[in-house]
Amino acid sequence: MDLLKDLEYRGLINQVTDFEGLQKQLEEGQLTLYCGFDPTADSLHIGHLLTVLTLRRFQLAGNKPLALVGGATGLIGDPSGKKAERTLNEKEIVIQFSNRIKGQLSRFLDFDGENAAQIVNNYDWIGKLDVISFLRDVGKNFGINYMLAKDSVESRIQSGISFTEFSYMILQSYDFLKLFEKENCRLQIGGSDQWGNITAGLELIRKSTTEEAKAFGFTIPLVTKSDGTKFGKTEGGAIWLDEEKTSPYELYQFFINTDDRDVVKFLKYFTFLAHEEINALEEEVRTAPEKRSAQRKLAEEVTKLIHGEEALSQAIRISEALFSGDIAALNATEIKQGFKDVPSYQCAEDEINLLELLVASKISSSKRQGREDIQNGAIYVNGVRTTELDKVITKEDRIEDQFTIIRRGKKKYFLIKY
Ligand code: 545
Repeated sequence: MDLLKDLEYRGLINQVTDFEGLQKQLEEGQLTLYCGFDPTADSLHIGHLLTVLTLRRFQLAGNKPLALVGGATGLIGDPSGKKAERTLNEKEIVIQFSNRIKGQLSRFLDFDGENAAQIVNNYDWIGKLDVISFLRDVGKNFGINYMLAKDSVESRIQSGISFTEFSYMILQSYDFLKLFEKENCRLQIGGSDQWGNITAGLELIRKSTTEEAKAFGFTIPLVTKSDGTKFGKTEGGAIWLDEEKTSPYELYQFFINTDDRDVVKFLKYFTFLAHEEINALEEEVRTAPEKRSAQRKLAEEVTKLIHGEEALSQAIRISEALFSGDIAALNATEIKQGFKDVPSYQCAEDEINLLELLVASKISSSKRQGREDIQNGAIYVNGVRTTELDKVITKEDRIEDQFTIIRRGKKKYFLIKY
């Protein structure tokens, strides 16, 4: 299927500088395109994923993607979409972040074949740019009025913007020009906040090249949710692609909890499922929403895409165990993921009386309450109801010698660590 048609179906097109022109370019053969990522954090999050996946869609359609890591621009700070001046990170930190972001980007692109992806770092050319050349050769192409009219600058005139951030668009424009010249890169994509920077780059290309230079800009919409809250944020913070920061189980749960009103949109955005399959799931949301088939498919596809098959089956096992209460089947790694946010208690004893443990770990508020809880059958040890008042928790009750899980009532879990 035609790439732009697919992107349109998926709702991935926000703005394009010249839709027909781009369509023609794509029909003529392989196109080189790029998208930039500034190393402002040690990991990408789920919001950035959409742009990475769009690069991948272009690649799957036969085009050559360049993923640019902003080793230089990360030292400056893009004002786009930011209400206030950024604090600068140390150079060592930016290098560290660059390496991690590079690793993450690589997971989603294909580095083999005739349209092999490439990772580039703008420090390689911006780092070499001296101030005289910058002002004479690059800066001369930018009118101050033009720059002041850009959203990213205009919105900051009142609150203030440094010369550093003000100049950012020139650097991103210079990247586009460089990649256009060196790699014949003719398209830059980005989120809707990048429109100003991308079009500034097109201006620079137009002014700096003699041939009938034809380059394009393309933006992807901002991901919104029907309840008006910000996409990709939970009480625990952002949903990161780094499994140390957001476990595969958390990621899986995040997508399982998608609202019926958003699930089809997210299937289109974040999965590579065929249109027919998405349409069939859309029908299921309409006719049998209680089954949550669309949510399940979405969570499966995204978890697999980011963390692989193995991590996905773990996430499913954890979810099922927590749902049924049969947690004895889980291994220690799965417990660590599934019980990351439940209260925990470090137990120093080899053996401890259950009642004492309930009180010491504050699972029950008093000895009397603890006794009642046990007798009422409200206490489960590793998923098994325990009504014995003098039950002693021994090494036998440890999962892989590391954890005992106590449940009180229907849903309250506590993790005992040794
Ligand atoms: C730098 C040099 C270029 C071209 C682009 C850039 C980066 C661009 C920018 N992009 C954002 C970003 O976020 C941090 C990611 C890593 C922690 O600031 N000036 O770097 C986001 N981008 C992806 C999407 C975006 C954008 O990486 O474009 O819209 C978010 O969805 O905010 O030559």
